[in-house]
Amino acid sequence: MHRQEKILVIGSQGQIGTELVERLREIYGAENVVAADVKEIPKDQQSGIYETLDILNAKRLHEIVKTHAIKEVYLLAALLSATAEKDPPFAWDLNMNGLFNVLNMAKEGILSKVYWPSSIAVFGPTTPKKNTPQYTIMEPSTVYGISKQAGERWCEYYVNKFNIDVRSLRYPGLIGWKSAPGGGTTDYAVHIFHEALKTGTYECFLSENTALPMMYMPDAIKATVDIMQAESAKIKIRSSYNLAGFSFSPKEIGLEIRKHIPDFKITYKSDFRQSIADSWPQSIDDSQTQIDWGWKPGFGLPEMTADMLLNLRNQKK
Ligand code: NAD
Ligand code: AKB
Repeated sequence: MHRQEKILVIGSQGQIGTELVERLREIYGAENVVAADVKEIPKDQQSGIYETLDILNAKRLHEIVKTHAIKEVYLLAALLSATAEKDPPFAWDLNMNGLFNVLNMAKEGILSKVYWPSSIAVFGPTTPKKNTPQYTIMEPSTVYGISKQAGERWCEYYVNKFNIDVRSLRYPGLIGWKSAPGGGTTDYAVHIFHEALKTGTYECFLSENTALPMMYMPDAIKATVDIMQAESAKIKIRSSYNLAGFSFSPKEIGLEIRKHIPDFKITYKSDFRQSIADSWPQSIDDSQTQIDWGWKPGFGLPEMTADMLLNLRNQKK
């Protein structure tokens, strides 16, 4: 399918961006999807149209949008939960002002559609932990969660006040084999697969019964494409939609991996990420997402585990 409206993916070199750019290029054609990131990539290593961009540089963002006649932006650049705790002022600056730079271009009528991801980190220790509803107590205790909650409020505000089209999902922890995670609390659920295949052991930085909501990357990419392709009238929530895949603890994923690697051993040594995980929900109710635009995940824990191991083994050959 070809179309005139061009897409810009900001934060394209990260865990989600790597896979999202690939999928968007398959759907809309490589010539219609510009990848951008703060990382410099030598020309001979670029796989499609690429621009170096610091999202905090609004002038450069305008230049890129103008040069490529961009109409749609996916803003993925952010500091995630663990990295953000190491530099709260910078995390706040990047996560909020990056968003404002994009929202303001939509407000000026230059962009027609924006995607910005939120996270289960918008919830906090006072939120109901099981089947966390769409609307509930939200008192995040991390700088990342505070920035995501504020971002949700600003997205909704811009939609209501300036009649722009912004769409958002509250991703759970994402697991994929094509790209490395970028500094979150759920990163263990990716590292565990690499270590299981490399050494047969993994020391987890969360305790054995810390259950968290997670999702396999193909489902996250599908949800992202689906919400952006849905008719505008169907997108009734303009802060961000709850999105659920499945939930597991380190012990449960360890047992699942052992079905494929019987000698696999997991040990536990909690660090500062434990208190972040303890403040988040264990499972998410995404019934509103299912009702409004027909979301349904394809992968559960067993299917994800089998697919991760298969692809990582093939990748190493
Ligand atoms: P990531 O850390 O893997 O990737 C972020 C990318 O942004 C990196 O390539 C980085 O170089 C780039 N970047 C950083 N600063 C930049 C700047 N100033 N200008 C331009 N690019 C910059 O993150 P991710 O996991 O791909 O997450 C993408 C988005 O999805 C984030 O908003 C994150 O909060 C959200 N999210 C991710 C998860 C997850 O499990 N991966 C879960 C919930 C929400
Ligand atoms: C993180 O752990 O910070 C992310 C997220 C759930 O937002 N994976």
